[in-house]
Amino acid sequence: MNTHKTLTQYIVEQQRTNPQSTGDLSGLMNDIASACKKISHLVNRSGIIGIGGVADSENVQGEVQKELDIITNDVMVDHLNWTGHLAAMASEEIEEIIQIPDNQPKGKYLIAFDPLDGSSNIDINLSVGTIFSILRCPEGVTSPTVEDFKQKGTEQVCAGFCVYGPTTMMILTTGNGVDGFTLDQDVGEFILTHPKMTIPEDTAEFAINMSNQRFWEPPVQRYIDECIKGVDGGREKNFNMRWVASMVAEVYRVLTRGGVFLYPLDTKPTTQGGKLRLMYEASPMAFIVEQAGGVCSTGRERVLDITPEGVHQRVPVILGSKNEVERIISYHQE
Ligand code: AHM
Ligand code: MG
Repeated sequence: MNTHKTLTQYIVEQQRTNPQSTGDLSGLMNDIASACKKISHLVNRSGIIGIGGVADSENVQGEVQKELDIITNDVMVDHLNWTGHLAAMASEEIEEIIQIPDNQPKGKYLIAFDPLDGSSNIDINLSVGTIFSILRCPEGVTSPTVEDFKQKGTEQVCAGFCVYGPTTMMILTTGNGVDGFTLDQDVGEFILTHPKMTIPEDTAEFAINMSNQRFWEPPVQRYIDECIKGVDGGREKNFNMRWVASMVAEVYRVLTRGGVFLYPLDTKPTTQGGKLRLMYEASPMAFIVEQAGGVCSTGRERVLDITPEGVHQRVPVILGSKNEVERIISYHQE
């Protein structure tokens, strides 16, 4: 019989490797895991309990919210705002920084999260997920503001995402490699099933929303054109394409079998400057991808080196297998 390690055991073992640890980060990671289990359950039952529809509202970026966007945001807040590990939160669904209630203890960490990434896929029963990034709250700050969140991705203490697909999986890094856990729905525990995930350096698979082609810049036009032409266009191999429209599913695929994922800079009015949000999409995914041996860039700079201008800032994202992402970066430099 397989006796796998649980996430709880993994977190405690990691904590023991650092004698200075107070257990706060461990506690916070457990809180996030609890929230993700609840979200997994809700996503799974959304059709039955009637929460799979469109809400009568828009989020800060003017995008139509799904009922589950709002519900999962509340699940995250309700699981994280009382345990004493956080000083404040930022969410894709809420414009302002979410403060910890006055009657609850405050902790030393900040979190930025997208409670339900890929939510346009809910009603068609494709994978969606939760993405999070944990930062330290600056010393002495008791009521964090946007300024306190504006830290480079290199400052992240932990990043992860949960993907609610055929199985629910949690992918985590604390800067010491990337590990993947599968939710055992019967027992309610995440089990370490994918230790030390690594991204192959080479790939013959790309992911991009081709409907935006006319809005891309020349370097991306050139790269995708070459992939499509394959051996008939000068490349040494032919390429395959995927587009799930759920970043969590795309990054999970890249972590599993390699690949390159692009949401590049484009001139489309709604996504000018890139579509994906730096602090709770690009930056945590960049931390994970780099820890797994991949590369994550805007095409012009390393995503982890960007100093945020705001909590909801958008950036172009090109991530995945090292040799392909470096090729795309080189096209931007020419
Ligand atoms: P969301 O956070 O509102 O779900 O938007 C982010 C998602 C990503 O998961 C995905 O890569 C992208 O948007 C898909 O965009 P498009 O619909 O333009 O293909
Ligand atoms: Mg998202």
